[in-house]
Amino acid sequence: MSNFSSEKKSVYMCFSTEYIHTGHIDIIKKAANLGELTVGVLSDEVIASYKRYPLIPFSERKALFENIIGVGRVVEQKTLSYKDILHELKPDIVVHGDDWRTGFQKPVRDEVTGILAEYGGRLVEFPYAVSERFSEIEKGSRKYLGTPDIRRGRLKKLIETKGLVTALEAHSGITGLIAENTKVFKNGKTYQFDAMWVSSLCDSTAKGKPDIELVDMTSRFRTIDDIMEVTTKPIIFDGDTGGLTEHFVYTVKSLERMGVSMVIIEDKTGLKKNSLFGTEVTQTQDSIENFCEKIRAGKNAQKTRDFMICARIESLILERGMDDALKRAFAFSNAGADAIMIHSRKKEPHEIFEFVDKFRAQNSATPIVVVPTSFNTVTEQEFKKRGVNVVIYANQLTRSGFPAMQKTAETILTNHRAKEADQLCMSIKDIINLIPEE
Ligand code: SPV
Ligand code: MG
Repeated sequence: MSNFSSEKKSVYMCFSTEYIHTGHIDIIKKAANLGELTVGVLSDEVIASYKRYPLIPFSERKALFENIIGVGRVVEQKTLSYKDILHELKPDIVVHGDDWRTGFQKPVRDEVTGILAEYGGRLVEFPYAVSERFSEIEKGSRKYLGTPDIRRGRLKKLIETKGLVTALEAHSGITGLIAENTKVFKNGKTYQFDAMWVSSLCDSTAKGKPDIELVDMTSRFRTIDDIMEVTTKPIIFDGDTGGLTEHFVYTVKSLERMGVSMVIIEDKTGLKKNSLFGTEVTQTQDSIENFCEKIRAGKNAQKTRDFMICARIESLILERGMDDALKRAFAFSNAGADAIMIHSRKKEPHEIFEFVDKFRAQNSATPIVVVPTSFNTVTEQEFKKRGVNVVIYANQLTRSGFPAMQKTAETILTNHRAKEADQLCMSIKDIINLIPEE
């Protein structure tokens, strides 16, 4: 139980910041005046999911606070919710800026006041320090996150820290912005996508072309550039078959230089067709030897340690069996593949689960990537529990955007005017606001 009559009260405050400005110093001083101050520092994983990937890791952010006068001790807060830490520390007072009274932090605040009421703790709020200078610093950090060297390595780090990362398809600047900025606040938690997938299917479809490696690399790079210009999240590039090994090495160098984090190449040769056709069209699988050679050549071509080459196995799609899929997975990871993608077009996830179980029995380290377009009932949590590390939502923006546009076009044609279509449309003001000002 808290004891208000004791000499020195215990005070708790939590921070997500990576830099200390005068606003922070000011509130720390005020909190320290109330009693013995414990500062909670949010874990990297929490910051990545609710704000953006932290440029300064937890250990350094912790050290920052440990060296500030007035801070008694620093602890890690592993969730955006204060529930666990409040139950553990039972501080007499929680201090926070008054900015969390509205907006997405409100449920977090409501939970805090509820818990404090249970044991007789108190919430003290000070006016939130708003300054143009402070928001300029944050803007600068975001820009920095989008630079090639900083962006490239983040996928690997996210896989390490979060265990499972999610990627949403993007094929243009605007779809990149949706993948970058869409957030959902639910029960005091924040959810957002970790990365973007530049799909060959959606990139080709946006250009009105079939998904047969017809859209050339220069044009695919142009799409990446459009997305990169307006976003900061890591990019996973659908490299199709990777083409000839002699060409693939140049693709690797270009992608790496641009700041792409991972290229996924599939073990097929000749005229590639989209995998979701399965055996309805003729598709040729590459030999294990050739594909291993392509992976090795790609790994030799890259210059940094953080660029990843993922080998995608088409055995289940082509109905060549589980043994063939596993044999390839082990061979490809031995050849240097940084990750394995297993694909299936079955509605039921059994063969994916069987593959993951059998692969994980012998290899616990190599990340596994899945694209659950067909087996879409499986939740991210379930995938994570089974040992999957990357879930790619490969085509949903294209598949939902296209029918909406088609309906609008039909509505205008039917009515010979645009009035009836207006209710299907975002307002001009909203569409303008969608694009952030520089
Ligand atoms: C893509 O998105 O282009 C892919 C994934 O390669 S799939 O369409 O499922 O084959
Ligand atoms: Mg593709």
